[in-house]
This record gives sequence, structure tokens and C-alpha cells, in this order.
Amino acid sequence: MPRSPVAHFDIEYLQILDPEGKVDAALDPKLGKDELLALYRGLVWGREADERMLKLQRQGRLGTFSPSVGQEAVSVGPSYCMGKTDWFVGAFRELGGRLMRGHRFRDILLFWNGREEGSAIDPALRTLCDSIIVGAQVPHAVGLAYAQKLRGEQAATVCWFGDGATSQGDFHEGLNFAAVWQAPVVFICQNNQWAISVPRKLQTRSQSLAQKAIAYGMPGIQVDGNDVLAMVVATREALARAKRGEGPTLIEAVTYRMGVHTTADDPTRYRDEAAAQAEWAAKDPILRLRRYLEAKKLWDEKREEALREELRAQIAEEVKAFEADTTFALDAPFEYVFGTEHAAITEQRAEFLALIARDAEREREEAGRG
Ligand SMILES: Cc1ncc(C[n+]2csc(CCOP(=O)(O)OP(=O)(O)O)c2C)c(N)n1
Repeated sequence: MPRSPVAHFDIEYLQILDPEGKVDAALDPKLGKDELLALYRGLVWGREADERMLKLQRQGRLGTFSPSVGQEAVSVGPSYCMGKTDWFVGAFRELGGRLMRGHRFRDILLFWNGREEGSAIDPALRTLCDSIIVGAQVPHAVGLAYAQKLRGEQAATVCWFGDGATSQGDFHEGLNFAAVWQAPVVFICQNNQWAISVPRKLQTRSQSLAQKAIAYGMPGIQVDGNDVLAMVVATREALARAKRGEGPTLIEAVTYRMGVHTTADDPTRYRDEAAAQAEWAAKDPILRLRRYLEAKKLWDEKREEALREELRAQIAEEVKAFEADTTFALDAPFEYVFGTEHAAITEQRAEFLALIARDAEREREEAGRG
């Protein structure tokens, strides 16, 4: 029996807007002025909100969170392309995209302060809260997409996760199910090179993460994740395919985690920053779109200042509302375990409340004795 190849494949890399802010004329999606400005606003919004969160955390006013500085284009581009009936299913580094989707900043702050109410997002937004469990959101997204298909909706689900999530079983099960059942889902891997202290090279032997799509029988593409135009084009193509009934797509967005993994992390202990930071700062998604807009005479210093001022004022309002809300139901998490009442959860809730009451009683007694 002869040996002969049974399969060949290529993985395409897509970049449209280069770091100098120049657009490849052949690939230019020719977005209108309003579209370009909306994307720029989304990127800056994400950056400003992130920087505010870091300050709040350092002042002890916010819990641990995962910054997304430098990665804004990966969620802002796709979020901009999504329709109202599409589902937004993220991990924990999609801040810009979430804000653009309409996810309230004060709810995001509540979430990161451990307040369960922060996860109760307006159902009309079709947006799930952050998934802290790495990869767990992939099967959720596929389930939502499959339901959309069964209901005959002209809609799709967009699901983000990190490079580390591609080493989880949930990722593989999710992709396989989606491909077999042709679920309308767009998988976006935020390849920011690191899974806490584990570099991309130790994550997989694959040359690219996009090629993992091939194994499951779906299209895969590698995109410059700091190029918001490339993210828009790749997502539009994938969403259109999903909505035509042609199933899922995997987009690998190549980017870099500029900051700490979370505010509880010290990256200097496991990575030599200087060279990589300089390289990726030059590829900043905001800087390159700004250069492009300036060259088109759509942007200048005055507009930049006005936008920053407007966003900072809006962010400050949301922070104020978040901090003013001091009502806190200790048993709120029990509300959200299942969609309907469940006997085991009801029992656990009663036990939990009894425990709290007992502790409070003990404290009162001790205070009385003291
Ligand atoms: C199932 C599971 N294992 C481990 C963790 C701890 N953890 C939190 S984030 C993280 C790394 C995730 O890396 P990646 O998927 O590349 O996303 P990134 O943080 O780079 O955005 C790990 C191991 C977790 N949250 N969930």
C-alpha cells in the first residue's frame, strides 16, 4: 500500500491596519467615518475604564480583577459587529467589548467586588458575566448557539477565551460539538502569549492556535489582535457564515498581555518584560487606529481630550453609583445557581442563613460580656 497524504491545510494570517496606522488598500473594509469613530471610542473606553479599575483596586475600593490593557481590539472589534440577538460570552479580559455591548460598568465593578448582583445582567443584552473558570464558558456558548439554531433565530454566539483555555477539555468538547452540530458560534481565542506564568510555547506544540480548528472541521484564521479592522473583518465573515447555517469558526487573535495577569500577580517573577513591552507598546491598538484617523483628518488632539474627558466623567458617575450601593444580601448567590427553585439549594440557603444568624448572636453575646 502506498503512503500518500490525506489532508493539507493552510492557516491564513490577517492584518489590515499596520502599527504605523496604514491600511492595506486591498483588504480595507472601507468603514464609514461614524463606524471608525465608534470603534476608536470603544477602544479608549475600555482603556480608561481599565485604568480606573486598577486605581480603585490599589486604593482598596475594588477586589482583584484581570486588566485587559493592550487587548482592547480583540473584544471591541467583534462586539461592534454583533447584533442585539447574538450572544456575548466572554472570559475575563473583554472589558472594552462588554462596555460597547451595553454591559453597565457599575455591574462590572460589583462583579469584581464579589457582589452576586453584578452577574445579573439585563437579559435583553444577551451577555453572560465573566467566566473565571478557564474554558468553562465554551460549552455554555455552544449550548446557546445550538439553541439559537434549534429556534431558527438569525443569530449567533461569540465566545472569547485565552490561549490557556485551549488546553482545557471544555475547549475541545465545545469545538467538536459545535462543528458536528453546525452551531452558529464564533470562537475567539485571545492569544495574549501567557496563561499566568505559562508561556504560549508550553501551552501546545501546535504552530498556531487557529489550526486547532482544522481537527474539528471548521475554518480557522489567525488575526492581528491589535488591529481592530482585522478583528472586524474576521468577525463579520465568521458571523455571516454562522448565520448562513455554515457552522462555527475559530479566530486566533494574536495580542499581548501588557499588564499583570490579575492585580494579585507579579509578572516580573516569571517574565523578562523590557523587550516584549517595547515591541508590543509599538503595536498598541489605540495608537495605530488614532494614527489612521489623524491621517484621514478625522481626529486631532482637541477631539482626543474631549473624548477622554467625557469618558472619564461617565466612568466617575458609574463608580459613584457602584459605591453608593451598600445593600448586600449575603445569600444572593443562592438566587442564581439554577433558573428555578431547587430543593437542595433551598436547604443550603437555610443552613447558610442559620449559620450567619448564629455567628451574629455569638458576636452580640461576646460584645455583651466584654
Ligand atoms: C479551570 C481553571 N483552572 C485554573 C484556573 C486558575 N487560572 C485563572 S486564569 C488562568 C490562566 C488563563 O490563561 P489564558 O486562558 O491564556 O487567559 P489569560 O489569563 O491569558 O487571559 C488560570 C490557570 C481557573 N480559573 N480555572
